[in-house]
Order: sequence, then C-alpha cells, then structure tokens
Amino acid sequence: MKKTAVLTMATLLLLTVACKKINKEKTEELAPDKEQVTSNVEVIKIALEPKSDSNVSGTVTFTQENGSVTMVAEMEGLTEGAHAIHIHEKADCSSPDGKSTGGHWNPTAQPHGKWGSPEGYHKGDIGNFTASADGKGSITFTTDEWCIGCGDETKDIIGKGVIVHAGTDDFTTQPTGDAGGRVSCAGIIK
Ligand SMILES: [Cu+2]
Repeated sequence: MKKTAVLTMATLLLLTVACKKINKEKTEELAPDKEQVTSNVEVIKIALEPKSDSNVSGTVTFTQENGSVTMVAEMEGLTEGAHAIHIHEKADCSSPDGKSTGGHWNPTAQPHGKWGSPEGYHKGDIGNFTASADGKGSITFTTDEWCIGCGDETKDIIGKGVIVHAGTDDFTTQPTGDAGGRVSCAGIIK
C-alpha cells in the first residue's frame, strides 16, 4: 500500500515537471517573434517642465522606426507667436533657467543654422514653431540624422535635453540663434 502511494506521488511529480517543461518551451518559442516586433520601434516619451518662471509645459515623444526618428512636441502655456526648440547638450534640467542643459547639441562641430543648410547646422537645430493665442503649440520633426540609443555620438539623442525658448531662432546669430531665455526643459532619458 505504501509503495503504491509513493509511486503515485512520484508519477504526479514527474507529470508536473514535464508540464512545466512544455510550458517553458512554448514561451521560448513565442519570445523571438515578440522581440522582433519590439526591436524595430523605439519610443521615448518625456515631460517638458517650466523654466525661467514660465508656465510652459508639455510632452515630447521620440519614435525611431525604419532608420528615422520622429519627434512630436506638444506644448501649452506659451506666449503667442514663434518659439525656437532645440536639442541641447545635456539631459540636466536642474537649474531654474534651464542653462544646466548646456549649449546646443553640436557633435559634428558645425555652425548654428537652419536644419539642412549647406553652410552647416547643429544636430540640435530643430527650428521654430508657432504658438496660437490660447498658448498652445506643436511641432513634428523627422530625421535620419538622429537615433535612439545606437551609441553613435553624432546621432544618439539619449542623454541630451530638449529646450523651448522664449523667442525665435534667427538661424544666423552664433551659436544660439538669439532665441532668448529657456522657458521649458526635458531630459531625453529612457
Ligand atoms: Cu536652444
């Protein structure tokens, strides 16, 4: 009688282990497919925080797909009119004036300018967008000259900072575009 009980227990145990193994194999079979789908698209969503006593907040979403990165920035609390938006050197938004992000992100040591200009432009020279009378503004920008986490220092936006300015980028004043104070800031961190 006791022997039967032990045998039954042993059989049950074996069955349990076998089932677990099958489940594990199923999961492992599914995993590569899932990875393939997610590795094609990288998304970072970050929050813009007010700086220089402004009320400018918002969100910036970077999406990397098929070798290009698309940035969608949506802001509110702005003064009506044109504002510059750039990527600056550092993700550090700790200072009240946003200057802790450093100067424009310029890993290729080019002069400041309009994006795509033959005379040169910084990798952070996104440009201007216009805020409406209700203080809202948005900009969508796509380029294959950025990447998210590829490790190429001339392309990788990770560890940099997004700055929204009080004024307009004139695309000529060096090296800032004379865009005025920094009214909103977000670190590009995963
Ligand atoms: Cu700037």
